[in-house]
Amino acid sequence: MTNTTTMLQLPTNSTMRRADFTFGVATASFQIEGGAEHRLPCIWDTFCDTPNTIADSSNGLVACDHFNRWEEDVELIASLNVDAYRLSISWPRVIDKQGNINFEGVAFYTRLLQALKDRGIRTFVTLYHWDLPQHIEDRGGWVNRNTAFLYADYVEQLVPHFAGLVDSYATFNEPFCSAFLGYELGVHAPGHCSQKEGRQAAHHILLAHGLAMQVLRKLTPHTMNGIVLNFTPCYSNTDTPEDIVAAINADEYHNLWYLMPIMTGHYPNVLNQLDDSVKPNVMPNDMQLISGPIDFLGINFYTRRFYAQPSEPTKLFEELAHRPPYTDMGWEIYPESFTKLLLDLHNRFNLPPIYITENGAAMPDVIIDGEVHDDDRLAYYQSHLIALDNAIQAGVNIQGYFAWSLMDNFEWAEGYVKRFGLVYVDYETQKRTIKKSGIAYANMLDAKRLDLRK
Ligand code: IFM
Repeated sequence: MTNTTTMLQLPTNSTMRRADFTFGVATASFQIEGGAEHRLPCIWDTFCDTPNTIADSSNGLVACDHFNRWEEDVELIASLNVDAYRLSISWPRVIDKQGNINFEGVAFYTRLLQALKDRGIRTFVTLYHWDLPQHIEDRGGWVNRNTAFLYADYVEQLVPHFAGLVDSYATFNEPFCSAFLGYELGVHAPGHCSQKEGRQAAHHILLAHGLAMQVLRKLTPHTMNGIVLNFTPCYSNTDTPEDIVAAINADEYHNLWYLMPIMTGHYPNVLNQLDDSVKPNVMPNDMQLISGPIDFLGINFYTRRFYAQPSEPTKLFEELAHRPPYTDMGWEIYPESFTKLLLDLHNRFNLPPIYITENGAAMPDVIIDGEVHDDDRLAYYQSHLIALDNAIQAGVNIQGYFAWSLMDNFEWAEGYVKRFGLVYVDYETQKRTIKKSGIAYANMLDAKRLDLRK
C-alpha cells in the first residue's frame, strides 16, 4: 500500500505547504501508556473500576503498552514524516503522594523527549490530559480550590527537568471534558453529576491554568506556552429566535465558558442566567490570573451540534441528536463548521497564533491481510485540511495541525471499541499497523518536504 496514490493533498499555494507550518500527531498519557504499576492511581483507574462506566469494561492498565514500547513508537512517529509530536505527561507518574518528584517517571519522559529530539521531531507537551492523581480527587479534586495550587506546584517542580527538550507546553487539554463531562454530566472520571461542581471545577481548572502560566513564563520563557480548548460549534435547529437563543446559550456554556475568561477576563453572559447556587465561587484576582497572556491557543475540532429551545423553562437549551453523515462515534462530519468556527473566533477575539491540536475521526476499521483501508478516515482528513486552508486563506493565523491520533487507543468511556488512530493497534499482540490514512498522511508530508527542497 506504500505508494503515492495513497496521499492526502494540500491545496495548491496553501501556507500549509510552507516549512514553518507544523504537522504532527497527538496522543495522551492515560490513553496509550499503560505501565500503571510505575505510577500512582488516577481518577480514570477508579472510574474504570466502577461498573457500567466504560463501554467494553476495559481500563488503562496496559493500553497500548507505550510505557514499554516507546522506542518502537518513536520510530513509528518518525516514519510518518511529521514535524512534531504532541504527548501528555501523567501527573501521577512524575509526582509522588507527598508532592515530590518521582524520578523514575521523569526519566521515562526525559528518554522519550530526547529520542524525539534526536530525530528532529519537535515536542508539544500537555501537562494535564485528564489523569488527576486519585489521592487529590479524594480531597475534592477540581472542586477543591487547593488543587489549582497543587497543579501549579507540580508544573513548577517538573519543567526544569525537561529543559531544552520541549518546544511547547499546554497547561490543559479540553477543560470542558474534565469539568463538564467529569463533574457535571458524570460520563467521565470522576463521574459526578452536579452542576455546581461542574461550574466550580471549570473555574478551578482555569485558575490552575493561570497559575501554571505564571510558572511557565518564569521557568521556561522560550517554549511556546498556552492551552488547548475543544470547540463544538453550536447551531440552532431552526431560525426561530428561541432556537437561536438556545444555540447562543449552549455556545457560551460549553465553548466560550473556557475561552472568554482567558481572552477577556470575564465569563460569558450565560453565567448571569444561572441560579446563584450553581455559580462558581470566584475570588478577587482570579480573573486577572486566568486572563494572563498565552503564546498560542490550541484548538481541538471534531464536529458540530444542534440546539433547540428547552422544553423545561429552567434549562438553557436542548441538545439535539447528531445529523448524518456520522463517524463511528456517531458524530456528524461537517467540515464547513471547522472553517466557520475559526473565522468566528478570529473575528471576535484578539487571538494568539492558533494550532489545531486535535482533529480526526473514529471509523469502524477492519484489518484484512495486514492492511486497513480506511478511506472514510482519509476523506475526513482531506475535507478538514481543505476547511482549514479556507480559514487560513481568509486570514486566520493558524500555524500547525495535529492529527488525532497517532494510534488507536483507550477512548475514555468508549474503551478500546472506537479507533481514532492513523495506526491500527492489535491489543492482543500490541502490533502496530499503519492504516491507509497514516500512509496518506506520511506521503503528503514527504511530498511537502520534497517540494521544499526544490
Ligand atoms: O480521545 C479524545 C482525546 O483524549 C481528547 N479529545 C477528543 C478525543 C476523541 O474523543
